Amino acid sequence: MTAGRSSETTETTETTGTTRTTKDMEGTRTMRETRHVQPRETISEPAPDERHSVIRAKAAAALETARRRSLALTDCLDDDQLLAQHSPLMSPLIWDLAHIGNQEDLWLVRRGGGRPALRPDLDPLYDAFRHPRADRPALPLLAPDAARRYVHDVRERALDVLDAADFEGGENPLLADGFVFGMIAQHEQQHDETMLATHQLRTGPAVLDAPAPPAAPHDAGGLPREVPVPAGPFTMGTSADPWALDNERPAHVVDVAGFWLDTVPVDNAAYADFIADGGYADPRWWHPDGWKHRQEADLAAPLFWERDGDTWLRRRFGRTEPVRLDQPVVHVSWYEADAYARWAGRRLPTEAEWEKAARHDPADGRSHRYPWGDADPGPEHANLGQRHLSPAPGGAYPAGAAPCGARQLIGDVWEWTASGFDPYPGFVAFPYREYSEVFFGPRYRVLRGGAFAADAVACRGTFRNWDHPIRRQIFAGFRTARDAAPEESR
Ligand code: AVJ
Ligand code: FE
Repeated sequence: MTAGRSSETTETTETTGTTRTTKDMEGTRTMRETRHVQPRETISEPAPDERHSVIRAKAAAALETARRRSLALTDCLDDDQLLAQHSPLMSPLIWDLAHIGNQEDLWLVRRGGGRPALRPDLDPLYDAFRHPRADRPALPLLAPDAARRYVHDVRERALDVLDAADFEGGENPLLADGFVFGMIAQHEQQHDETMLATHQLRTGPAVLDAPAPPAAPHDAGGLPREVPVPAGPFTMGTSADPWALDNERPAHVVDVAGFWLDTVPVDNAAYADFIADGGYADPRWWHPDGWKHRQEADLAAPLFWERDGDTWLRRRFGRTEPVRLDQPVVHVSWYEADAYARWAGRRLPTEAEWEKAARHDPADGRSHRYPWGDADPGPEHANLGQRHLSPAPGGAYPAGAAPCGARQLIGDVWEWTASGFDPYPGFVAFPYREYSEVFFGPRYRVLRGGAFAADAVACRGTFRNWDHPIRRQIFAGFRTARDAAPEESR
């Protein structure tokens, strides 16, 4: 947050004294939601008189950052490439661009601003629920120039709505605290990440360029392999973060048993050891569904890896390069992450464990927005925003470390958790069921923390991503955990 008096918002939850027991995917661990303890999270807020101009500036900047990214990802390719389907898993890039504009028109201009639709005829074409990705290339899509004009014209109207908006939201809850502007900026950035995944799947000469991520700091070699997170309750989710999406709400207290967490995400060297040890050939390590999938899909290494004698090469945005052993592994499915963890004698962390490690500060007993506290993410904290086109080596970003000592919880790679995608107690769909609610259930697994491909506006300690456990075109890696022994967990 920018200037302004900092005030602490403490969430209150009704005292019910009830506890609910939840189990993770495999039912190996239980956690209690302790509803009689007040959630404690810290959010800084500007002084009331500055509030409106701070929200307006923040919204305008977030929309502008997203648009610069969307255009960079589409201006670098010719029309044929923009209309082509580079993988059956993905949309044509130009579909994403026009869909971004269409959602902005629908939610921000119409529902937020109360203005008429710019092109209501486009709604069915760019409705993600009407057309699966595989069918999108055959639709009568806007040509690239028309799509660019459309998103530009919608944006002009969106900025008019922003100028006039009353962020008290008395009339319209979408406008409260500028939520709909934050939601639409996050939506665009999520599609920018999806478009970057399409670029990674695309074959042909490289068109994207970015500076290399920072090297590992001097202390990286001396970091402990794992860090302890002591037993006890913490505040999970948020009721105070104005731009948090519906599935992150509300704040609630969860009691977590003591556990140990990898200090950094699993790196390519460790993952290559798993491969070399025959990990892909041994059903002992695999979830039964994962083993079946491993055989059917003939998995043998992360997506985009290929053998080169005794070593590994990988394709990255159109360039082939040696696999960097000190970087977090990326482009693995949940099944592969789960198998690796079992091979290593460990397990994936639950979603609650991950969030406790990332947000809970034992020094003040509160949950913060980020591992490093409540300050907005800067380039010293985390590898975000497609500033670099790869994860940074393990141990990077010491300024972004969590109170428990874990690094790179935010940025670099999304981290698979053991957990299915479930609503928090008291969940209310907002503003539409198709963002989160229709996906709840065990068929998806939750990912946390964001990747180099994700933008800061769509990434925080409470942010929840989800995907099918077989997916690996996303920028997903993982870290592992283990239960603390009874004498370790106080
Ligand atoms: C939250 C990343 C799973 O891409 O399917 C974009 C985000 N929702 N448009 C997705 C989203 C609607 C969503 N994920
Ligand atoms: Fe979308």
